[in-house]
Amino acid sequence: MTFIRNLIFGLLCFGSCSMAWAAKTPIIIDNDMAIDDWVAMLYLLHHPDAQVLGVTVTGAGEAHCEPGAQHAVNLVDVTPHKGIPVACGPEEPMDGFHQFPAPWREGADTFYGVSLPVSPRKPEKQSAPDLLISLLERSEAPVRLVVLGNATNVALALRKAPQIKKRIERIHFMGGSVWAGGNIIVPNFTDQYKNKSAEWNILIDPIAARDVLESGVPVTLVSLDGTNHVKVLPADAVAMKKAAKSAGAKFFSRILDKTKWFIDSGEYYFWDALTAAVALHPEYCTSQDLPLEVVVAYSDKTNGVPLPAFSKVRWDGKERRNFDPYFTGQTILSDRGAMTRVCVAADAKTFKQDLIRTINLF
Ligand SMILES: [Ca+2]
Repeated sequence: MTFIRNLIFGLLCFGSCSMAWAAKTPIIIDNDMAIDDWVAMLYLLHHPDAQVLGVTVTGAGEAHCEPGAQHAVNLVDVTPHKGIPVACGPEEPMDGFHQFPAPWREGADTFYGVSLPVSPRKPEKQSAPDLLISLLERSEAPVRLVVLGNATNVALALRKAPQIKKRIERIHFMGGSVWAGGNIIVPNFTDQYKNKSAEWNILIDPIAARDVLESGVPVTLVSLDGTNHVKVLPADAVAMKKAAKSAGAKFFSRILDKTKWFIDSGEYYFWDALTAAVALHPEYCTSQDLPLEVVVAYSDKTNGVPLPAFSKVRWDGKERRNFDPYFTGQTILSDRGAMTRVCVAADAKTFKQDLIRTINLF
């Protein structure tokens, strides 16, 4: 089938366009629809080398399912990939009671008050793990999976249909920290948290993250060690706004206006956008192959805040349990760890130039 299609396409195009078509890389985006996911999505949805097959949204990350998945549809439909399927997944992590602070979730749920044209299209009725499975099984070429939130959808898909592993060329996962320290203790939001080395995506669902790292699928972990090199600077916002021509880039310019406080705080990095770019340009990162283990421990102790009203029974019918607040979610070097390619430094200048250029391509 692939041979016949390539032959027909080659005859029609006499070389040049068939080369361009053949060069496209199948990609699925799994994300949690927060500010950095939006620009990361725009990068892949506008990139001339990417064939994005679909978008899955986790309901356990920053956005809730209902607004998050519709926003994903709206965003997709202002890009060259208009019409690709979008689905949302479970609104609770596989175990534990971790979730993002409520004000952050509200910002993600509302696009910070910035509007996009509302697409007449709706998200798929099927759950995100099922969409992941069907997209992977239908793809003729191995897929690069770009995971920009807690990896709950991916882990559930891998457990339900382990045969899809051979359909995944590599998982590019934004998460973790080896030497950079964590990012979950944020003044005025999570001062009382006790874990100084965990990163948010892995903290939210450490079971899912551990599943991904131990899946046997090649993994590139774009950790805080790498993303600390790509802080969003006021000058980056000025350059992005000045260059904005596409509908998506203009949308993100308005987001940058609404979130100036975030840039000014010095706490905003291109975490997800770098991960998206590295899926197509691994040369943007300096990487090391390291044996990494995701720490998972249980305890009766908490961070001192009320636990969310998650279901008492977790995804597999067993009792939901509380994670230890000091260590769970850390990514540590370990003899028992899974060999993982870790982005430990990044070429910020080249990446940022490419990001601004690409989100404006058609
Ligand atoms: Ca994200």
